[in-house]
Parts: sequence; C-alpha cells; structure tokens
Amino acid sequence: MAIEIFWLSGSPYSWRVLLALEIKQASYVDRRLDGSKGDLKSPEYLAINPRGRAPALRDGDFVLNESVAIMAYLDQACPGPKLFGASAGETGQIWRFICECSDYLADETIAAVLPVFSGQLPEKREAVFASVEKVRAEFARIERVLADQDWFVGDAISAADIAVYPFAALALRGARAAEKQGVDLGFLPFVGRYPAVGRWMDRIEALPRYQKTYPPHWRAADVAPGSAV
Ligand SMILES: N[C@@H](CCC(=O)N[C@@H](CS)C(=O)NCC(=O)O)C(=O)O
Repeated sequence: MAIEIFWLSGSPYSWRVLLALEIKQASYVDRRLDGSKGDLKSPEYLAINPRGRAPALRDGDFVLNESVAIMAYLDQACPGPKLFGASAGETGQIWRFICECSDYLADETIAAVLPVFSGQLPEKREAVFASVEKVRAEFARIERVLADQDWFVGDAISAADIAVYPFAALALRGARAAEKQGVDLGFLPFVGRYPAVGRWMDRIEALPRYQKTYPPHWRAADVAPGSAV
C-alpha cells in the first residue's frame, strides 16, 4: 500500500512534508486538497485529520497529522538520507531548531504575511509590523547559525532545514508582495540583509527534486491582494 499525502499548495507545513519526501526520494500518492472547495472540512478528510488542517498522511490503515510527526514517520518508513541526525548531539540540535521554529518563527511569519496576501495590510499594519519584528529577530539568529555552516546541523540537509525553509520562503514572498503594495517590511534586499540565509535557501532550491515541491499556485500566480498563501 502506497503512502498518501494530503496537502495544500502554499501551506508551509505541507511543504515540509513534500520536501522530506523528495529528499528521501520516496514515492507517494499525491492527494492535493483545495481549501476553497471545502476539502479540509469534508467528512472523509476529517476522518484522516480531525483538526481539518493540512498536511496529513495515510499509509494503509495508519493516519497521521502534524508536519513534524509526518517527517519523523517518513524518516523511519522510507529509505534514503536520515533526516533526524546520526548522533545524539545531532538529533538534539535538530529538535532544538524544529522547536524554536514552532515556538518563535512559524506563527509570527504567518501573522506577518497573511494580511499582505489578503489585501488587509493597511488596516492590520500595526499587528503585521509587530510580527515582522519577531520574524526579523529570528532571521538574525538563523543568519548567525548559518554564517559558517552550510546546514543547520551536521554536513547535510536535515529535518531542521526542512522545517524552517518553508517559513523563510513564505516571509520572502510576503516581503516581495508587500513591496509591490508600497510597504517595506524590512526584509529586502534579502541577500543584502541575510546573506547566509540567502545562500542556504539557494542550496535547498538547487536540490534535484526541489522544483517538484514548489507550491503550484505560487508558480502560476503573481502575488496580488486576494491570492491565497
Ligand atoms: N501544526 C500543524 C499546522 C497545520 C496547519 O495549520 N495547516 C494550515 C495550512 S498552513 C491549514 O490547514 N489551515 C486550514 C484551516 O485552518 O482551516 C502542522 O505542523 O501540520
């Protein structure tokens, strides 16, 4: 029975899972969901993920939600490079970066960019900039981590890089969208402000199967007010 992956285009949590699958070169059945069609709240999907969120995995009778849990499952279930470290020290550090991303970066990034994509930047400007400040503080920390190493932990991509990357890409996309709306979120020029983060993103984007994971609606659409994340 093949692994099925339920995901949403542009969801950073879904992107983590797609990246993990491609880095492990695992085959899977693509179950892309469309939030606008109610796919997330259908009885069939709620039986897979009662929270009605993406991503989720089904492997035979086994179902799992939560992107990091799915990455951990795939790491055990699929051959390919190990994503959660080769030593106690590496595993601990990888989990540290994943936890820091969950606690300090993920929600703030979404809070910073959602109003930009939904055309609500003018009325939510104060809240957006409060989140932007927190995201920039995290980027400054990440910049220091990556200043003299290619990957967050060890000498290869790990679950730490995969967990953080989609939020960096989302912040950058939000900053570019805001710029088009005449608002400087303070991230651009990105490579000038965060050169090590920029080089790290380039390394991920150069991975052989990266393009397969890129959110299809991002590729298709120019960001404009009203476009979904
Ligand atoms: N902690 C969850 C977060 C999942 C999540 O919030 N997904 C969002 C998309 S980025 C979602 O499905 N939102 C739909 C909704 O809330 O209705 C994970 O890591 O998988």
